[in-house]
Amino acid sequence: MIRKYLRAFRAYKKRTRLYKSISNGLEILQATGKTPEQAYHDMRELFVFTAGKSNDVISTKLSQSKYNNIDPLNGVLNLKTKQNFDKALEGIRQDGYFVFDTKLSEDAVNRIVEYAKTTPCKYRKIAENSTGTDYKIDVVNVEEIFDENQIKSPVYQFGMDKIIACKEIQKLVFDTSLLAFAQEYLNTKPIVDLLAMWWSVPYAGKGKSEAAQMYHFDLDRLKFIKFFFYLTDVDGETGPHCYVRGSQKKLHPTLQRDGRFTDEEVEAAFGKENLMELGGKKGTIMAVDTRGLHKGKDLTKDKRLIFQIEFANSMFGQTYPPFKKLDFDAEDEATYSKYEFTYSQIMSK
Ligand SMILES: O=C(O)CCC(=O)C(=O)O
Ligand SMILES: [Fe+2]
Repeated sequence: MIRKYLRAFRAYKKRTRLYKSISNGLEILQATGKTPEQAYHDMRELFVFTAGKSNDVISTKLSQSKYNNIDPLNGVLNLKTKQNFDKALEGIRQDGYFVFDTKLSEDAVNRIVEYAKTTPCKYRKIAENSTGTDYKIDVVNVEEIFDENQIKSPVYQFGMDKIIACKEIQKLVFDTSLLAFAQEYLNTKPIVDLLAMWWSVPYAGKGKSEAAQMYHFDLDRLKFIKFFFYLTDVDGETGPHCYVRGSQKKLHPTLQRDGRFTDEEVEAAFGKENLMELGGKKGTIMAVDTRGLHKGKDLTKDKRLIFQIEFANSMFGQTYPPFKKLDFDAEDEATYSKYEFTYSQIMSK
């Protein structure tokens, strides 16, 4: 009996300490624009300790007013009706992901692929003795054009400066259907905090952990949503995004830790029927809450190019290098100014 109370008391003290650290961290973020490293780690620790609940509690407190002038039906998501919008929203709320009916146009896909083929990217050098499960990231800082005949790594990623410089991608960054959807999901004005694009190629199962090809949850922010755009055809062999249906709701008791998880332990916890392999033709668009368990399946042939844009409810968390503002088209400049808060990470020149 006493032991039980002691345990509860210790847990209470731990929760209080971590909540306090995060709350201080939020104040420091507000004053300096940067989250203290410790507060970020405490956010992760508390997330695991509370099976995810802490992030929901803090996020509810952080919610601010929403934009009320966005047309959610006009834009790349091509939702057309309010019913479709609500269905998609309900989909991601329930399952943690939603694959939209529409696709990015073939022209747009081709232009981005062409850009990716001619723009230097960085690769992640995987230690020779990598077992696939250890987690040593070593991003080689040399930028080079991706050459599929000379593979050096399972993934080749583009820097944010390179990504935002692509005209076709700028249209996606400033697409207001994405903004409207993210705002509803996050229940607050969202911030575009991350752009990512990378090639994935077969690498004999090596470096899976480094390449996000083992199950994990993302936790760079308190609450976030990622839109994925497949830019190549993706099937079971060419690296589908894999998502554990419903796993965004709370951490499974057998997986209550931070790090990478094996397929076996994830299957034992959630059942095979909930392990979704999200293949799709090029142009496929999906919204994913990657606080749920997910991975990229390692490829056995060909290559995959994916573009991703993340909206977060706060900049609390990991510090990324800011991206530089370029000159955008008049329409994009207008969106940039109209929703300044959302694009605040896209810095002035
Ligand atoms: O490659 C994938 O599909 C997974 C990527 C991933 O882990 C992420 O974007 O957070
Ligand atoms: Fe991830």
